Amino acid sequence: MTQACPVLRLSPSAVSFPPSPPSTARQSRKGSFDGSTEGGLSSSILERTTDNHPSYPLPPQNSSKGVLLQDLKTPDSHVERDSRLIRLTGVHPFNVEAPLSDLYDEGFLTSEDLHYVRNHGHVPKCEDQDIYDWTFTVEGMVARPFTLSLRELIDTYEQTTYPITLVCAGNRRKEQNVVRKSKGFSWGPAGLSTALWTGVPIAELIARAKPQRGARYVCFEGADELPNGYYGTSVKLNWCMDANKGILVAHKMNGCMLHPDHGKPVRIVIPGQIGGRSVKWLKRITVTAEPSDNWYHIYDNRVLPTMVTPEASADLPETWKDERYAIYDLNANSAICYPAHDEKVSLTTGLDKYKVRGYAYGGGGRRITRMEITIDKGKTWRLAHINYPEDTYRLAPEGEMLYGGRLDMWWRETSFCWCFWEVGIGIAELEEAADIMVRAMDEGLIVQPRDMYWSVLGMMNNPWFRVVIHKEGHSLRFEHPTQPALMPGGWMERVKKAGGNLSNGFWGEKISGEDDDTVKREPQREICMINPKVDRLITLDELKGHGGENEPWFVVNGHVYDGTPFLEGHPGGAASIVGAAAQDTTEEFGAIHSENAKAMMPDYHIGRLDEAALAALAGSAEECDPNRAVFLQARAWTKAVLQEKVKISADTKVFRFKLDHESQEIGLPVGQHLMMRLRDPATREAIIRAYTPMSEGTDKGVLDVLVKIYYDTPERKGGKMTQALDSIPAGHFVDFKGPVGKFEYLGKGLCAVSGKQRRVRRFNMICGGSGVTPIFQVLRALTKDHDDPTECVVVDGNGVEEDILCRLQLDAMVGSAKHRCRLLHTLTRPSPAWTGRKGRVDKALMEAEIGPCEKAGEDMVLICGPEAMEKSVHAILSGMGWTDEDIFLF
Ligand SMILES: Nc1nc2c(c(=O)[nH]1)N[C@H]1C(S)=C(S)[C@@H](COP(=O)(O)O)O[C@H]1N2
Ligand SMILES: [Mo]
Repeated sequence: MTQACPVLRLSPSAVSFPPSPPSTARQSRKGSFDGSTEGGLSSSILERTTDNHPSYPLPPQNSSKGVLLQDLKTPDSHVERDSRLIRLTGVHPFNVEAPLSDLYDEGFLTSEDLHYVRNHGHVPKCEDQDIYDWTFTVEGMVARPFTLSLRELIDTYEQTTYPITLVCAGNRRKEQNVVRKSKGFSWGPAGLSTALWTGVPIAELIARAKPQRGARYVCFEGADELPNGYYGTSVKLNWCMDANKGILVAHKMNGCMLHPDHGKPVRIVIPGQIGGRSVKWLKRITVTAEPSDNWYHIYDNRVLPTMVTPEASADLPETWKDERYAIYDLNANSAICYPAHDEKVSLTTGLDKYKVRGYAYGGGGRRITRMEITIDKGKTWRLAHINYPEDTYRLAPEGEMLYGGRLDMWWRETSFCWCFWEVGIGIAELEEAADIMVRAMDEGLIVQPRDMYWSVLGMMNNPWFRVVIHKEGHSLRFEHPTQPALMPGGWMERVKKAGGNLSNGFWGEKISGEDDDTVKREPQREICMINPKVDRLITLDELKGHGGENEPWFVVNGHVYDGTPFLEGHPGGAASIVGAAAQDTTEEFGAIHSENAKAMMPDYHIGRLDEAALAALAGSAEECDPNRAVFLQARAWTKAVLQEKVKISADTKVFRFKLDHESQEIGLPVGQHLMMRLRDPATREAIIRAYTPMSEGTDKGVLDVLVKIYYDTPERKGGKMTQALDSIPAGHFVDFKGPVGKFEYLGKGLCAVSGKQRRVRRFNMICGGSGVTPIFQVLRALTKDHDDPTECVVVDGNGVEEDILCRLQLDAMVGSAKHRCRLLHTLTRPSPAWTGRKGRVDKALMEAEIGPCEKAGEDMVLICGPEAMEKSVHAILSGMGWTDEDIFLF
């Protein structure tokens, strides 16, 4: 029966084994391919037997885990995790890999603690006592659909156990991202893990349901509801029915019930294919005639042709749907684990060889049949010894049970797991060499390519793995291609920064004997934001000293900029620069700014951060105290959970967010805005926009934001932000930051524009559509205070009557201050019943309602609406004598 994972588990099988084997060699049977290794290394492969049983590896122990502080405020606050895991997508969702050395050191099997995790969203909750009652269905094109509980799955079917290496299709993607940013986050080379999986072959369940003629695919769906629906994908029906493929409906990993991150209580596990097909938290198995139409099946886990750019990919639905580009089998791949990144080897120890070691895997059950290594850039190669721990399980005696499942391996010809290779290389040779590169070949004689095949999702990256050797005094220092996530380091970034073209077929190095000019330069795709003449190194302390309104400095891509000269000119107001002071704002900057804005950056560039400062910033995702009195923070993103969406017109909704606690104040001055940040669930790209909420800035506990959703239509693409926001289910959070904006209404006619105070006798406010929101804020402040003498007229232009947003509230506000406020609606497409004004906000209307500027500096016009409207209104006003001093465009 399934059991929870005890922290110090005793070996459940009769086989005794060292509990935490320090190296793979010790726990593995001799490999079947004995490559000609140098230095007699094959002698380190021991054959161990106990009680006449051939030994096979058992999993390393788990440590005791708890819920980590960072997870507390996320929807995953029920999940216990190991703090060694490297988070690749910020705090949430949880996408992690272990440090490469730790992963390798654990040996053939990876513990639950260090197993990589790829979660597209939150982890569905299933309490321990409920796991047996969890059900999933087998349905679709079958004669006998049925629903199965986990209890029935365990009680009525024979269980099997065997080792499987899961690999995310994004493994090694950071290398692609350094060459050119793909639409995916940066996995290092540890996006893979191996475990003993226990469950029922899926063929048995599908056979019971009796597929009908025409059925060709099997779709899987999980319980995790994501912005684009539940996670789901499909594989071929044929594969499911083929015992050789080994597809399991699994409920135990390494002998324990599934950890929440790995699909508790039940999931699909597909050996030899990318991890993305192994659906976790399984709810539905559907037999179909066509591949899955799930969003994640179409827009994830594909290798599109290399010329499809991130920009172009947004408009190519047919390309995405082309099943030929979907990934199923893994490709041959390998990495060097030792020497590790930054490892130093002394030249004076007297040792004459260094044992270069690493992992390799093939796909589709194909064995890695050779592993080659070069230290002269591929001119000559030597063979490494390969060690296949997986084969030891094939030798288990007939009937051997492991974790309640039959150890079902002896007859299999397939290779479902990673293998390990090693080769001794003379230290003197390494001293002479510039780099070490490795490549694997599989039994289909497919060999890893020298050159990268870049593609828009950055998947299946498998060029030769290259470690650079640096000679430093009396030692050698080794440098891997990259470090995972945003961690700096690796030769790829270094070479690129130095102007090398990583795609020149020579790892970005100058090709000897060739003229510089003959080397094809990488086309300049990114705007240069640095001043090449600036070479100042800036420390963390110096940066921290510029964290206030005085001389705010900020960091983009590791470079430091002084925002002081631009405080007044910045379109977002000084607050947006001050808010970023002393912080790394790389992501936000990229998300918000145009190419023009980027081109201005060299003028403000003053230096770059030193290594220590870079490292410090990389690790400091600022945490906010959830007990704080004010929700919005100018300098840090804070989270609020979406509570509900209330539809108020055909395309407009109020999104209600719950703040950290009931007495927490929003903290937004009248007339200012807040920033909302969402992430594209598949690409993890940040989308950031400014909104003015409906709530008053002094409201507590909840925050209402009115958003007009720009849906995609056949003619044009809709809004990225608004559609993404609309697709977020209740219970998910959104990031906020603020306030931002140049205008603030202080009350009783006093306002501040870019920090300069002025008194206003009358506000002329012109808005259209959802542009009403900042106007709404000012109007509310000015009508609510009965002692406020300020006059105002609001002109609200819309298409049809139903488009008028917040009409009742606007009427009520103006109604309470009739003697000094007026509200006019005008419609361009009125129904016959409309008795109000008709037509656009044009010259006639403005001359009648606003009139020429009588006393410059006394009255003000505030405008907020669609860009075309803002422009035309601005032009008309200029013609009427209004100067920009008295016009404010939100
Ligand atoms: N329901 C569900 N299943 C899922 C995913 C997910 O986000 N939701 N991620 C997939 C991807 S892309 C991978 S690589 C594997 C990762 O499995 P692991 O987290 O157990 O290592 O799960 C797959 N199954
Ligand atoms: Mo994945």
